[in-house]
Amino acid sequence: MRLYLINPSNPLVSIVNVKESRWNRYRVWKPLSLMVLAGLTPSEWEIQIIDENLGAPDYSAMPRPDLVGITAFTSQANRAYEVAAHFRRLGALVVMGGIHATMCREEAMEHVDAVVTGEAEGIWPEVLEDAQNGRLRHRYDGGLADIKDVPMARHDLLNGGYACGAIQTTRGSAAFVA
Ligand code: B12
Repeated sequence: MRLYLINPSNPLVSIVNVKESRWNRYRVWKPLSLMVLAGLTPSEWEIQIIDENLGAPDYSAMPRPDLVGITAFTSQANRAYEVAAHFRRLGALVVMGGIHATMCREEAMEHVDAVVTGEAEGIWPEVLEDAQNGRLRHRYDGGLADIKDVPMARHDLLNGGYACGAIQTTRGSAAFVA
């Protein structure tokens, strides 16, 4: 089973525009959410993390995945929907999560096969199993994760090109309004 985890290009921070603004070199952050998702993914999945902020690949030249997981801040949402549309046309299932999908769930649900709100730790293995067994639901909620359930982020799946590293030291929310 082939899984693409995609960080859509952010119009403000692409490293492709580094010649226009050298600060972009320091604005592109590792896609920690996708590295965590990869850490939660069983080994039977062949995972590729694609960070479009380092340059968007030619998806049509790549093998068709079985499942695509897309993350997005709000600034990335429009591109996320474009990417989702491309892979859905190919017949791949598309799941979207992250802050934008969590805050604008109904909107995101119009563009993808499944939306995951909240944090992925408690729900991602179930999403994968449902996708594998042809029973993916339109909506999942991961709620809040305990830091002890957060796996090691898969730094090994990234290519170089980042100026900064990324680590997690804590999780939580002082005020969470559902
Ligand atoms: C660390 C952080 C930063 C860092 C690193 C940013 C980065 N690009 O990685 C810094 C300080 C650089 C930063 C800057 C900015 N940030 Co900031 N940042 C955060 C913070 C505190 C944590 C994000 C994080 O890495 N969490 C750890 C990872 C593992 O968790 P996660 O990304 O949420 O992913 C989990 C779930 O969302 C879910 N998930 C995510 N994606 C997917 C995908 C799928 C398929 C599934 C199933 C699940 C899933 O599962 C993951 C694991 O549980 C959040 C607030 C918060 N508490 O969440 C704000 C936050 C993300 N930032 C925000 C903003 C606005 C910005 C800036 C635009 C601010 C500015 N005006 O400059 C910039 C953007 C810079 C950039 N180049 O991206 C907003 C985004 C709001 C929005 N609607 O888009 C947030 C939510 C803060 C807020 N409440 O306003 N930020």
